[in-house]
Amino acid sequence: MGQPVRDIQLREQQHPTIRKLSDVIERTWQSELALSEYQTPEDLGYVEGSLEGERLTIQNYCYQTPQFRKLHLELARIGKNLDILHCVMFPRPNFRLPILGIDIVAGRGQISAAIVDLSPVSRVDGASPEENRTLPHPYPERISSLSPVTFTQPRELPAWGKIFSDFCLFVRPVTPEEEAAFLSRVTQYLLIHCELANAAEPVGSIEEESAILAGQRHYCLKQQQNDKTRRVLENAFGSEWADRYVRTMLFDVM
Ligand code: BLA
Repeated sequence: MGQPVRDIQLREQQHPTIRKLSDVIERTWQSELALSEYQTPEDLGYVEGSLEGERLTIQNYCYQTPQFRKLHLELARIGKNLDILHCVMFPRPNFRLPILGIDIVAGRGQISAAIVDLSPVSRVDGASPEENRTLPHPYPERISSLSPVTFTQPRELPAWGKIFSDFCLFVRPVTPEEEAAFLSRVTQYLLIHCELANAAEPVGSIEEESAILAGQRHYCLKQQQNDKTRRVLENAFGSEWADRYVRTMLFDVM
């Protein structure tokens, strides 16, 4: 899985926590999962645009596995000041698995938003996606048993953020220690998720698969409402392109 030289340069220029986390994600996927190629839409693997005169560079890495229809890691850089890491692991709809999502936004060397969650997509009894969803056993037990962490600047979720679980961590890390603590938490979530995904049995009924699909669709539609992501993309590439990118690359609905 060779990578073009230009994106190695992008990675090297990014905020150190983003660089470290992207290494952790790649390494964990390589060592814990059976990766195969994923066909990224031709023109969306590496993208360059210009945002208010500043260059916006986006590099996408995608894979699939027996349990995941799409593993997506995206690194983006706007000018010299804004670095973004975006990562989502979309399970196949015949597995009762949550969606792992990560987003880090760093401006001028300071991280303003760092979020990680294992988000539940449906209830086992097939209740509608609008109703409260809960993480399947043994996710809550495994996450609860991790050593507790505290951050001095927790952040409040926006209205569309009801999709996230009780275990969602959304903070502004303000010291190198807090950045390291966030990194360590994400690593723990990733490892738990890979382990439980590898042990998962496919669901037995079309009804349950439909409920999971509806839950994933609900998650994606809510994520598509994040105006902050959309605005950055619109400024650089125009609203039509931004809309297509959000709906086909970031949060595509099957
Ligand atoms: C916030 N996302 C943001 C912000 C920006 C982006 C600029 C505002 C930063 C801040 O409030 O400090 C931008 N994020 C991007 C862009 C991409 C991106 C351009 O991924 C990709 C090209 N977002 C996700 C995922 C989650 C997520 C997977 O992509 C969660 C699992 C969450 N991002 C998320 C949340 C906010 C955010 C909750 C805060 C939104 C708000 O406060 O309104």
